[in-house]
Amino acid sequence: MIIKEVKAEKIKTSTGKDTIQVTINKKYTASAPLGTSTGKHEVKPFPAKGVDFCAKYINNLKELRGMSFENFNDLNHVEKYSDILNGNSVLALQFAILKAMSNNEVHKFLNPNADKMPVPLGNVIGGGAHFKGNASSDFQEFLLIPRSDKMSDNAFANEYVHKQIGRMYPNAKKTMEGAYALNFNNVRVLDVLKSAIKKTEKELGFKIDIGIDVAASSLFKKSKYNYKNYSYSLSKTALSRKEQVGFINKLILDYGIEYVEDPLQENDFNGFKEINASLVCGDDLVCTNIERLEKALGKINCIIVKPNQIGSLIKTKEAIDFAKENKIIPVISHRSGETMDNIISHLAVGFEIPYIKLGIYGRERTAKIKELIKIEKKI
Ligand code: 2PG
Ligand code: MG
Repeated sequence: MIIKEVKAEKIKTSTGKDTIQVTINKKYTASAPLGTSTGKHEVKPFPAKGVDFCAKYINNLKELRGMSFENFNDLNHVEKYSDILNGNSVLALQFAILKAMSNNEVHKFLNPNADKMPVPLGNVIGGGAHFKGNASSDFQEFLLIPRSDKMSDNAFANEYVHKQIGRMYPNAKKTMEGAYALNFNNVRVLDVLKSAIKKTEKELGFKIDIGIDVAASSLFKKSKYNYKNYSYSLSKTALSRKEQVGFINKLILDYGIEYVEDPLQENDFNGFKEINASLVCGDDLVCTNIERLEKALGKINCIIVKPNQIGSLIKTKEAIDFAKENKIIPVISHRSGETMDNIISHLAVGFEIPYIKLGIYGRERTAKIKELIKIEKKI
């Protein structure tokens, strides 16, 4: 594939922030998302000069025109621009090049034999930093992990529970990711979720597990985990590290929670080791960074993969491979500020990633789910 034309432009994410979109050879368009509860160890998405500067820079970059790309590792050729453009522009460029190399069949291009679909972790109730104002749960995300063998059934189950919650609380507002914000303590949310899941399991005939993204760094101030809606004992609002570990482990036991993401703040590697869930996942802890992942070995067994945390598709792939070699389960994930780009659905299948974390509601989320269902029909 030879680049003949590149067009970069500024677009808005679902959270109304500026990001970049790149189109190669008039036909292959890609963009990079933005987080809200971002980890301290993520690369910066844009330089101080902003998105307009990056778009102009790419549009004036003569050396790109005529460049040839044949395989995944050729994406290396554009990594040098990250010194000037930072993470998101390089990533949008790499996404667009990958789409162009594969004629929009990214999953097949990455792995012609890929035949497994990821399980969609569906964000159904949420709050924390993903909801403006105080009327929400403290935990950022309550996730559904549906256990049918079919991706389309799992997507249906997620939607089914989401609709049920919507009917139960018709006045509930939604978080940035389209989950319902309920002004309940975490224990009450889990009670609500449990009953909705029970009903759905009965009707659909397969199991649905529960996951949570505590996003604990956003609760962590002055060496304590601060809750507005702490549960079990309502008088308590600030937990020590030890109390936080105890609280999370009690929830895991009481509610059979299978998956726990960021239960402790982003530098407490050892704390993660004390969490008893089957899947203990590092998001802000690792930031898709292979050096941090190395430090986390033996402390977690699952990582979130977000390409724009590291600002390079090559490094993202390295982190996924390293995780797999070390029996750490990768979960590829959207960001709270999403675009209509659906490439992560292709990356999940092509890189054989067992889980994909997505919202259930909103056009930017359903674009990715629809793409997964389309891929499932083909393979
Ligand atoms: C997270 C993500 C996505 P953000 O914390 O896992 O759900 O949120 O994109 O705001 O970092
Ligand atoms: Mg997270």
